[in-house]
Amino acid sequence: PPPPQHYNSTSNAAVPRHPRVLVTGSLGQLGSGLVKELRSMYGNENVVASDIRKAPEEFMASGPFVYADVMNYSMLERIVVDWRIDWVVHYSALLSAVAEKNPALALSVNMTGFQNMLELAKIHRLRLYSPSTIGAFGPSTPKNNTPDLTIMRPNTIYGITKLHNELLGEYYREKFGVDFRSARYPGILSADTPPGGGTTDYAVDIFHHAIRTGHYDCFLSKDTRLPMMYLSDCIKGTVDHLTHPTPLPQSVYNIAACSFTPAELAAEIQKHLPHFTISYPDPARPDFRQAIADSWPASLDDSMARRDFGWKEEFGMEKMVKLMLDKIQAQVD
Ligand code: AKB
Repeated sequence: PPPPQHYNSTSNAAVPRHPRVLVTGSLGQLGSGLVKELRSMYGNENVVASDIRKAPEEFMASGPFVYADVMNYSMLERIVVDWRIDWVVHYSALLSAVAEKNPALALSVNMTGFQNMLELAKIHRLRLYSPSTIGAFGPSTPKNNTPDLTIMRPNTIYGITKLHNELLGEYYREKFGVDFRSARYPGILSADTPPGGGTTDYAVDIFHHAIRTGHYDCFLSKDTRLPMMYLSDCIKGTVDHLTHPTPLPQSVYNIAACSFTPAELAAEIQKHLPHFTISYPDPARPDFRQAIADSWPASLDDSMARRDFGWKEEFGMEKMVKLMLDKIQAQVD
């Protein structure tokens, strides 16, 4: 559809208007919640959702939705120009497990897609928010309370692409003044939108199995501790970071809410569902995602995000488990 007619194309500084935001990968685990939140803040017509798949009806009804292949520079530029985009939230990416199965595609989507967006941010003076991940750290990174600035030698294709993006974004900020912002997301838990092929996906799958079958066959070992967060906290943190008046002292921040192991998560679920059982892989034949998880931090130091843009989670593990169980139970009833 063409851009709405009422949009003020001769925008003058005396008439404040909302930023117009493009969200790529908006049909993923995080995108639909973020689009909804931004539309409630800036108006439906000011948030252009995009993806490479058809959107569900209810998604379309709430505002503009366009096809955007992030590997196609001129297609992206056309969207930015036609819709007079000011800010981009770049969510298109292959997550760790899927990327490890298809490294060539991960390089294209995660790196070429990001490079295209960064170049457009430079040329069209866009604010670019593109999340990074705990996966940008590696096996030689200090494991506990990992700070923003530390050893970063990721050994997964996902981590390599995301660290490349962090560094390139910082370079464009220094060299060209691009307003590049990024946060290293932990595993995200959500009841309504499924995760898309990551190593932390077990922490969502476990709830669906607990409610539907009473048993979960976990693909990670019982003591694999990883940082996690509930979706609404992630969306709030992202919006606060995205909308914070510039400049922030850093381009890239750690954010996290809590850390737990599969055994601790299962024990918390058992408080609500005493008959729930969980099994783990034979240590002699680990799932391929175990090595990915083992290369990541167990907990993050996110004090800089708390200091600089007021990051604060609402959900710890206990509150998150209760909400996940309630929401998924309601889907089944
Ligand atoms: C994944 O597991 O790949 C993601 C992430 C932590 O970036 N959820």
